[in-house]
Amino acid sequence: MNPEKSTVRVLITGVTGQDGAYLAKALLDDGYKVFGTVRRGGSPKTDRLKSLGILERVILVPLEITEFPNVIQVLSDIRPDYIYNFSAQSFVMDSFTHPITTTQVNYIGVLNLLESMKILNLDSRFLQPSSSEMYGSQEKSYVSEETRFNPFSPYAVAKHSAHCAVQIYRTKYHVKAASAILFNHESELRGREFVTRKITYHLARLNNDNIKPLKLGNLSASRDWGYAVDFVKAMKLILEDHSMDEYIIATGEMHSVRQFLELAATYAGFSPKFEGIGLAEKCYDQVSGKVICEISEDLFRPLDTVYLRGNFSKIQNNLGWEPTTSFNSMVERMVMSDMDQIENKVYFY
Ligand code: GDR
Repeated sequence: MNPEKSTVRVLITGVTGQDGAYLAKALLDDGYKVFGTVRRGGSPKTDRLKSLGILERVILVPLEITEFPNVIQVLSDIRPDYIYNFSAQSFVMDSFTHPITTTQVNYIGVLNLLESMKILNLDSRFLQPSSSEMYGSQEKSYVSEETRFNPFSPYAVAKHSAHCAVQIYRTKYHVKAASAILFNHESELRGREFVTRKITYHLARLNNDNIKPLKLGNLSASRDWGYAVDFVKAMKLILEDHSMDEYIIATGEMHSVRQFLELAATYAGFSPKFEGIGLAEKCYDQVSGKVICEISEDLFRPLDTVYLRGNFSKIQNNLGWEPTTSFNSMVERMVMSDMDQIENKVYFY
C-alpha cells in the first residue's frame, strides 16, 4: 500500500461487474481511493464486491451513463484522476435483439464521458475497454493493433464507434484517453450468460442434482481466453503509464468451446466423450452414461466471430505485461469455485 496513492481518486463505472470488481480490489490494495458507479434505481448487484471483501471500501455512486447531464454532474463532483469505463452491455448475443440499447450504452455512454471530460477541462486519464469483437473473424491468424477492424454485430459496431471516438478526443481535443482491446477474459466472477461460466456452473450442478443436460450453440467457435485478474492488471498498467495509447490484451492462444467443455468436464470429475456431428452432436460421461451437453440451434448467433487470437507483444514490450495464468489453471479455478458454491449452497453472481 502506497500512502501517496490515497490522494489519487479513481472512478470505475460499472464497478459491480467482473472487471470492475477485480480492478477495484487491485486499486484499493494499492492504496487508491475508489469510487464506483452503479445503475440508478433498484438495489445494486454487489455480490462480486462482497465476495472480494471490498464492498465497504468502494464509494458507490448512482449513475445512468446514457444521460449526459447525469454524467457531467458526477464527473464534476468527483473530479477523478483516473476513469475506467466498465459500464457496458457486454453480451454480444443480446445486441442482436437490443441493438439500440447496446448502442446507447456502449457508444453514447462513452461519448457522454469524453464530452464531459472535454467540457470540464478535466486532466483525468481515461481508459476505454474496447473489444476483440471489433476485428470480426480473421481466419486463424493473430491480430495486432494494426489489423483492420471488421465488426459484424451491433455490439462490435458500437464498441468500434467508441474506440474511434477515443482516438478523436485524444488527438483533436487532447483528452487523456487510452484504450485496451480486450480479448475474452473469464474468471470465477464471470456472468453466467457467457459460455465459459455457463459451462462451469452447469457442470457443478450436474454433479449434484439430476438436472437436464447443458444446451450450447456452436462448439467449434474458438476464442483467445485469458484470465480476468491478469487482464485487469494490464488495464491498471495502461493508465499508470503517462503515454495514452492503444493496447491489445490477449494470451495468443486459441481454444474452441468444445475444448473448454471437455477440460471443464474432466475437472468436474466426468469422463467426457463427444459423439455425433452438427446439431446431433452430444457430449456424455463415459462412466455413468449421463448426457452432459446437447446442441441447440437457437443458441447459434445470426453472425458469429469464429476465430480470434491476439498478439500482445506491444503491451509486453512497452509496459512489461504478459498473461501469467494458463488456460488449464483458469478452467480448473472456475470449475472448483462453482463446485464449492453449489456444495455450500452459496450462490453468488
Ligand atoms: P463473446 O463471449 O461473444 O466472445 O464476448 P461468449 O462467451 O458469449 O461467446 C463465446 C463463443 O461461444 C459460442 N457459444 C456460446 N456462447 C454463449 N454465450 N452461450 C452458449 O450457449 C454458447 N454456445 C456456443 C458463441 O457463439 C461465441 O462464439 C465476450 C464478451 O465478454 C464481450 O463483452 C467481449 O467484448 C468479448 O468477449 C471479447
